[in-house]
Amino acid sequence: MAEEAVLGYLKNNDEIRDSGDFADERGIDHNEIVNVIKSLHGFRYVDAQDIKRETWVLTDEGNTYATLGSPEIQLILAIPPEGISRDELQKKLGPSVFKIGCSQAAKNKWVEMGKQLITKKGIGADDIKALKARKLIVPQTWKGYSVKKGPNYAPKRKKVVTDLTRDNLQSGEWKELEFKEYNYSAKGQPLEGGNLHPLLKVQSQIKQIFLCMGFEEMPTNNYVESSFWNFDSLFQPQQHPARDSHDTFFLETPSTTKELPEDYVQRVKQIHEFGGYESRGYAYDWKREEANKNLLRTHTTAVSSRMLYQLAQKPFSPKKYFSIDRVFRNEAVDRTHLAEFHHIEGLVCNRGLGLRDLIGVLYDFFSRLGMTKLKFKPAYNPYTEPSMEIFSYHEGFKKWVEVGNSGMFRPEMLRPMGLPEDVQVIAWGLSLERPTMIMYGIDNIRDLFGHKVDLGLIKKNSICQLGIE
Ligand code: FB9
Repeated sequence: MAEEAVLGYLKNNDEIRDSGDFADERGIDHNEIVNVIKSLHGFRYVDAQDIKRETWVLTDEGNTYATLGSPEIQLILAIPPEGISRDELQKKLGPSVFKIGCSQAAKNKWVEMGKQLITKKGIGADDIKALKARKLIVPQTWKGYSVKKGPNYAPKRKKVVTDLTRDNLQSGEWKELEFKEYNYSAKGQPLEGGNLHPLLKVQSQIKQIFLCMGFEEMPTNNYVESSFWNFDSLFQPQQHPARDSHDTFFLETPSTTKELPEDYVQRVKQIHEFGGYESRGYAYDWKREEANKNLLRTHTTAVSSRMLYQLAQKPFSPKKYFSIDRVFRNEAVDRTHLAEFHHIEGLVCNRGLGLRDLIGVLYDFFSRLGMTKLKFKPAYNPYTEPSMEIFSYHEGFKKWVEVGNSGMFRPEMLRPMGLPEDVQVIAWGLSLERPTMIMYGIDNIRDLFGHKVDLGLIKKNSICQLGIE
């Protein structure tokens, strides 16, 4: 109806001067007329120009007074010609209307406030300023349109179609049709495909870095590990605090490992109890049942140990291995720590390697992550000597950030495996969550990993490109 009214009117008239008047004259809601004008303007049927008018509208309080009269008016009307006492007038009007009415009527000089008697005078012109100051009226901008025929004007809107079809071509109907203009800025349909988790994206890029450096991936598909491979084979003594259940998840079922290479186990027992290879050992009673305990691996170094043992069972050839997978620690969880997270580990096994080679491979690896300014701090690990913490200068944070740990596996670890005397292993490790959180600007690990992750983050996160591969 509104559309027919607008198009019909313009058939015989040049212009609708004021959409507000046009709507009122026809008893049509102005908003309906405005919506039709906007749509017809979009299709160039009409050419609409904005009109703006400043008007005043009553506030709620203003509306109350419009119904009952303002307090001053109520007061005036309540004063008889002979006047009235204050008390009677207050009783008649109530305290609030009496108070406001007196103050306004006196300000407008409508009444003479005798000691006892109040009489009325003539009322002056209405004062918009006073009403606005009392917040009884507020300004309002009325928006409407003046409307003329547009280049595509037709007395009746043509049917808008999106496709030229065999049917409307054959029938010739296409000549009467309005084709919707292409909207080149329209976004494509969102693809409801799968989305890679930021951790997996960073894991994949770091894997590429290792592969480009000639490293082979270690098989990490066993979260359950024996204490033997996770600790004993690394020369970590059985009384070490990290082996306590406060730091490690031990399994109830199956609580013990089924099979270990017995000859190797004896050599490990020997090195813990009595030393060897110029080491004094730890001089304690090493217990097999302790080594048999199953646990959730606390680091991927357990896998490195298995791989190096296997390497030692055949004629030596140099190797470069890496692993990126989940590890588990029975530690207090907080904003940046969970009980499970990911370790990244790299190792190089060759004859005659030294600290210089470790530092060299660390520069190569971290520079591919975009970290070129490194420094190293002496540290301690039970299974490496010397050991170094790795720091990188973060340009964004303007400070040095600890980015990992490293060292040379001890002879007490390598020799019982059977690796030749001149073979050394340099290794390093870091976490996957830390770089991912920094690169994606996530400060709470629960937003990244775990059952509270916002799936929107998985879908919406930006593409994150590491440094040079
Ligand atoms: O990842 C760590 N920090 C880090 C790494 C990258 C990074 O990138 C940003 C874009 C710039 C930012 C920060 N760290 C190691 C250092 C600290 O965060 C540390 O407080 C937490 N560490 C974890 C401890 O896990 C229980 C990170 C994890 C870690 C520490 C040591 C190793 C592995 C992971 C190791 C090892 C190792 C040593 C010698 C031989 C073999 C393995």
